[in-house]
Amino acid sequence: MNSLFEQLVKIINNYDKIVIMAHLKPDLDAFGSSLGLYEIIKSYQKDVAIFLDVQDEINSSVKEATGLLDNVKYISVNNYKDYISSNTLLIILDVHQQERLYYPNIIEEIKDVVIIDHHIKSKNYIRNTKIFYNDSLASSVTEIIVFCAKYLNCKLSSTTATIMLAGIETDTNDYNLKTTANTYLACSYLMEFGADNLTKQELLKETKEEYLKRADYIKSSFMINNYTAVCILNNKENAGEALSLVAEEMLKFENVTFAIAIGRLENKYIGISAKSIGDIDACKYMKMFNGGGHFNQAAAQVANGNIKNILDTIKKALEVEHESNIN
Ligand SMILES: [Mn+2]
Repeated sequence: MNSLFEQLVKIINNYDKIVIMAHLKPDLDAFGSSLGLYEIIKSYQKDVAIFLDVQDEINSSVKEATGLLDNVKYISVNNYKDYISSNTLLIILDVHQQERLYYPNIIEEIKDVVIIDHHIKSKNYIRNTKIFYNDSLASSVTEIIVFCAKYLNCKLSSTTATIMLAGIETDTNDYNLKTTANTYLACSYLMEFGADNLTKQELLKETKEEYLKRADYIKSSFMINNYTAVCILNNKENAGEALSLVAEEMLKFENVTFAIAIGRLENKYIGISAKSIGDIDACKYMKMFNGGGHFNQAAAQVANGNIKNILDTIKKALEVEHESNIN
């Protein structure tokens, strides 16, 4: 990781302007890591901007976080052309596919690209980058950026540290998933930088409506064997973001070590989120539907299918796995 940071500084120094961009529908990891890197680059007296339209419909936690800071330079689709020059570097965080970028067309405009991510590498990753760093074992990109700040002796502001702490908490589902010694170490550094736990908690709050909607879904969840909970988000609206949260929440129930949430997405696909805290490899199950992820959390999107068939396929595979464990 340290060689990444050294390489990064070398590259940054070659450019007049630097643009930081994360993924579509940025969450607190995307935004927290962007802010952290923004402060690091600032400390090298470089002209840097975060590509994010704060007026846009963004996640309420991220919106609240943007309100905590003045003096951050944001650019958006309306004005980025005035900002960039022929000597601009694009640093992409928390994503590595063009179609998932906050503004995918940027790739056509800025050719020099650095990527820092922590997702399982997808086949259609962005090619020809100056740096492609993807540590799928890191809990969050925020964790990587904290180590970067520490290594480069850059003291992050307490507000940025607070937002970054919220980012790590979001990506690890409250330190339940993908949490390692490095994750706690990064949090410890953020506390040293002055992260405030109360403000962080405020940022992570959700509305009563969001909470109740999820509870309503979960009410109809059911067990398909002794340890697998399933929830079908059977409504007409898009279930996208709720899927992962619902699956995570079901893992809190007694005996549940494998949780699956299925529902229709905006794009008419069927989305599946699988989470495991036991012996079941969530990734293996999502690969059956051409999805991917990690042992503990994985997801898939099915183009032409129906929810009942998907569930039957999973059920059968679980039975087969169970049989083979007995024999
Ligand atoms: Mn992330």
